[in-house]
Amino acid sequence: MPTEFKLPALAENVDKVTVTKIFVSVGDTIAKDQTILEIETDKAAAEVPSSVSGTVTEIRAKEGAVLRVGDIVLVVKEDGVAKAAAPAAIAPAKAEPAPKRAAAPAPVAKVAAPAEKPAAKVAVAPTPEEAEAEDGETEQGEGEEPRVIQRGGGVPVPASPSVRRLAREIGVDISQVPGSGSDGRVSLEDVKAHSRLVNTDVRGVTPRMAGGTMPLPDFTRWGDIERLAMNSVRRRTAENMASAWVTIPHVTQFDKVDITQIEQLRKQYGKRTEAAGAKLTVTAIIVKVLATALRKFPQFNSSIDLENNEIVQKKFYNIGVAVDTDRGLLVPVIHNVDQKTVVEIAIEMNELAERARQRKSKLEEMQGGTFTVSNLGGIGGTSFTPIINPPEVAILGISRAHVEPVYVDGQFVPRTMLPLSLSYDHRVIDGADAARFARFLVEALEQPFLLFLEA
Ligand code: CAO
Repeated sequence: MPTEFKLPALAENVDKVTVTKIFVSVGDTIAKDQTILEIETDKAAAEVPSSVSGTVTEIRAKEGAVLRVGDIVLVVKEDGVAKAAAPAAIAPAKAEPAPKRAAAPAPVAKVAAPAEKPAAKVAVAPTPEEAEAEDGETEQGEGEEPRVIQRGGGVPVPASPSVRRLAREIGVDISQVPGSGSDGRVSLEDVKAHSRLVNTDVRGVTPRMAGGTMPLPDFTRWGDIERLAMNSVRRRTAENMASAWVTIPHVTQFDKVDITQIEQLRKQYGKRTEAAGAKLTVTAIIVKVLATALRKFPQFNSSIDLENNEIVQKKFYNIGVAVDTDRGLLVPVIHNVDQKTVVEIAIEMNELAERARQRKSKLEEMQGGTFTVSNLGGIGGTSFTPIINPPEVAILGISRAHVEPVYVDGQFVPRTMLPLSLSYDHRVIDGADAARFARFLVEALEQPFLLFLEA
């Protein structure tokens, strides 16, 4: 009997993914838990294991195509069927159950392909109209039991199917919408109001407009060109960066920290931490110092809720670390850095960066960040102005450390100086606080004893 394998719910708030690789072919015999797909969302790449076993008779998924939770990936002639989908490489027990949807191949659109693949078709994310057409036939009925989406801390978000559908269609994360009904129930009006709020900045400029809709000239008038399809990481980075740049009034505070002593300690204790399985880097040390800085300056660990005129201060300290990958910029998150040692942070950061580069990130490790660090110093540069990663309100950029003459006690001495660039949301953070925050980082790195006093 044929058995369908449908895309399982992979994580909270992830209802569609792009298929980047299919590892099986028609005629293959597959086993339960065998990796059959590689997918990516805007924040992560992950492998999807099968929950069925048997001989593959049909593959509905296509490389490059968008799949939604519940879409049929492939069909097998069963040798044995698993009882339940249980993705191993990707977690979340908290994930939403898969919506009931009819089997429909993901929409495919033709776009200009790179020269070496002239005939290739590359799938792109459906337009809102396509998504509506898809969803229209297969959405849950009004009479059905509403699906429950969880807010942070496992609190369910009550909303009817039509409200959730609207939120999905207009790209609103329903778990972020404050519900005006009894018990926080989210209404259609709540979703629309939230959408207006997040999509419009003070000048009425929408993030989509900021993404750049200016028509391009015909570049071939001046020479050869090549058109490359954007992968989903690049596309979402483009959208998110444009949106953050337009909606957040950024200011960047620059400072320099003397890490001469830290560098000596790094050398002194490097072997010891390597034996524990980690390379002790300046990034790991700064992440740890940030835990204390964020506790001392809670406005840097907050989000802005304009609709309710509130600042949301988080009591957990989760630091995202920007990682340079061949797919683009990814930001895995080290959770609860205040509860971890520098060595534990260094080990975890190595593992997270490695998994991000190998496209094996777990979706939950890309979520929940409260502050981001971006270290470009391994590559070079004297300073830069990092863009805030919403809904966070600040980001720390680190540039290349270098030895320079510093005037100490009446004479110039060579010191290793590390440039810091702190970009902050000026709606929530005042310039004086940013200067104090940066100064605290500098002093704590120059005199680590301060951390004992403050932590
Ligand atoms: N100044 C001088 N040297 C630095 C440095 C700095 N600020 N930061 C790192 N280095 C050195 C390290 O000491 C290491 O040297 P050794 O091998 O001699 O010890 C080397 O550069 C490589 O470090 P690393 O990259 O392995 O380790 P890390 O912990 O410092 O950084 C990570 C980890 C993930 C942040 C980094 O690998 C990375 O991906 N950086 C790019 C981040 C990025 O793309 N940001 C842009 C975001 S905005 O577009």
